[in-house]
Amino acid sequence: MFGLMRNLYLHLQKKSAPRSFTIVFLGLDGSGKTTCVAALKGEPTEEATQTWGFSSEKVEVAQSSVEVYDLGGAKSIRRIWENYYAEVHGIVFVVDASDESRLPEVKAAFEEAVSHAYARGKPLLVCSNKQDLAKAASMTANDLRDYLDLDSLKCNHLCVDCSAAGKEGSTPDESFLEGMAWLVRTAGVQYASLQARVEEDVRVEKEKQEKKMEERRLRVEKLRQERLEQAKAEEAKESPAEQQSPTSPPRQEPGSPEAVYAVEEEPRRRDEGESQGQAQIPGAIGA
Ligand SMILES: Nc1nc2c(ncn2[C@@H]2O[C@H](COP(=O)(O)OP(=O)(O)O)[C@@H](O)[C@H]2O)c(=O)[nH]1
Ligand SMILES: [Mg+2]
Repeated sequence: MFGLMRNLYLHLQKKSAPRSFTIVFLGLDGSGKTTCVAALKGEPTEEATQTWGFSSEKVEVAQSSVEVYDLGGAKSIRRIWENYYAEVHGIVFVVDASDESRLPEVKAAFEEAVSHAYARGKPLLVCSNKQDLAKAASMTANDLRDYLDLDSLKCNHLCVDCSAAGKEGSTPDESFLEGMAWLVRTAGVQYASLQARVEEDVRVEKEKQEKKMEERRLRVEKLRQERLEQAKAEEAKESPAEQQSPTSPPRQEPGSPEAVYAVEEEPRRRDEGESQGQAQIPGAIGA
């Protein structure tokens, strides 16, 4: 009975907790991701500068608080995308529909992204962007849906024609904003399962990262020890005076009265040696 009440309490508490969404913007460099984010923030869209790496913004979409990740799309940094999939409730993939020459690259990047274990099945908005340009006429949302074979994906998806920069370079396209509202509402409907997945995937990733860090720490420590021993060996080679002669007394067994004496005496001898420059080490040649 107590268990039932507790579950009900936790369920109600979860339901009343404010929901917040995380959405990632993907797409090749120059496709219009940063312009889309500026449009969401209600900022002038003609000022987008190239994104290196990652930036995040808090925006309001469909009366919900949304954190958007705007990732760099240049080929050399595209591999960072996968570091963010675990955390997100939805994905926006932006395509420069006016640049036919890069469509094969778009398709490869898209397929790699949506097939990733942490991204697969999450709600997806595809933007056929730059529709204000004449060259985009041959790649409308319908064409793009076919080209990327969206209907084969097992996720809720929507493909929209849009012009994030707006015709005048300032008014954001309504269809993009409507697409975003659809994405957040769709993620909202599946929120409980998406959030559970996010929490689990983030936990697994965190564990993996911690394990990697620990392994790296151990590797560095081992390397440090090896270098230290190497340096000691080289130092010993360079100052033969401190080496033991073949006539050195036999090695004392740990715990023997001689060994205990040696351990107790050692610091004093070192102090004396350092301060007076004349340490007398039994058995050392030329000491
Ligand atoms: N004509 C037109 N240009 C756009 C549109 N969206 C973005 N751009 C321009 O495309 C360039 C790259 O945009 P940006 O947002 O930086 O792309 P990102 O690299 O994907 O973030 C910029 O010069 C934008 O002004 C659009 O809808 N129409
Ligand atoms: Mg950018």
